[in-house]
Amino acid sequence: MRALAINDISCVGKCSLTVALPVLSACGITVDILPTALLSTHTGGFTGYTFLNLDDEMTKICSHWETLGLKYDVIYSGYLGSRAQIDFVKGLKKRFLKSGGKFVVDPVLGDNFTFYKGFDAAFAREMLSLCAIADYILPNETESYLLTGERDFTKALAKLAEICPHPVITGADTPEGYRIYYWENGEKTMRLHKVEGNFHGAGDVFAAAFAGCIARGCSLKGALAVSAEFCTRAIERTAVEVTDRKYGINYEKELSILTDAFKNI
Ligand code: PXL
Repeated sequence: MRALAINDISCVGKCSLTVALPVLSACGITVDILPTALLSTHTGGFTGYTFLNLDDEMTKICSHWETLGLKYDVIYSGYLGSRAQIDFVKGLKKRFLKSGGKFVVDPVLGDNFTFYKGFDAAFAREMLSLCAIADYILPNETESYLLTGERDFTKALAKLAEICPHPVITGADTPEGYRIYYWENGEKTMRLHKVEGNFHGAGDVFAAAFAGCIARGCSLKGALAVSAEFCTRAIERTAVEVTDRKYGINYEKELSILTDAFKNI
C-alpha cells in the first residue's frame, strides 16, 4: 500500500507533511511526499515566517518519478502555495494514481471564516476545480463556506455533493458541539464529540488519518469513525497539556489508535 502526500513542510507548528508522515505510517502505509512549499512555521498565528514556493522543484520531482513508474493507491493533497500549483496537482491524478486508487483533497483555504494569508476568492475557485476531480474532500466549516458561499452546513454539503461523490465537512461548530457532516447514499450524518476551543493543525491530523484509513480499504463511515476517534483523543490531550495552541495538537501518544485499528489486516 503506497500513498503520496502533497503538502507543505512547515518546520515548526505541527501540520501538513510533518503530521502526514507519522500518521500515514502508523496506518501501515508507505508514504512518499511531494512538498509544495518550505516555511519556517505555518502561517496561522506566527509572524515573520519564511516561505519558499516549490513550484519549479515539484515539476522536476514529478518528471523524475515518471521514469520510475511510480503509481499510488491514494493521493492526498493539502496546502498548495499558488493557483499554478493547484493546476499542476490536478494533472497528478492522471500521472500517478493507480486505476481504482482514491484521490483525497483537503482544500486548505482558511479558518475562523477568513482566508489564510496569501489566499483569496480566485484561489478558492481554483481549489473548487481540484475538489471536482477528488473522490473525497475534507473542507473545514470555513472552507465549506469559502467554496460554496453557504454558512448552513446542510446546504453547503448539498452543493459540494454536486461536484464530488463524498464531501465531508469537518470541525462544524453546531449548538450541539463540533461535528463532522457527511453524505452517503443520500443520508446526512454527523459525528465527533464536542471539545472546546480552536486547535491549529487538528484538520491536518484528521485528514492524514482519514487518507490512511481510505488507503487501508475502510468505508467512508469506517474511516470517519477511526480518524474522528484519533483526532478527538489528540485534541482532548492537547486541551490538558498545551497552553500555546499554535504549536499544533499532541497526537503522538494516540498513534496506537491507528496501529491497533490496522494490526490484523
Ligand atoms: O493547517 C493548515 C495549514 C497548512 N500549511 C500551512 C498553514 C496552514 C494553516 O495555517 O499555514 C503553511
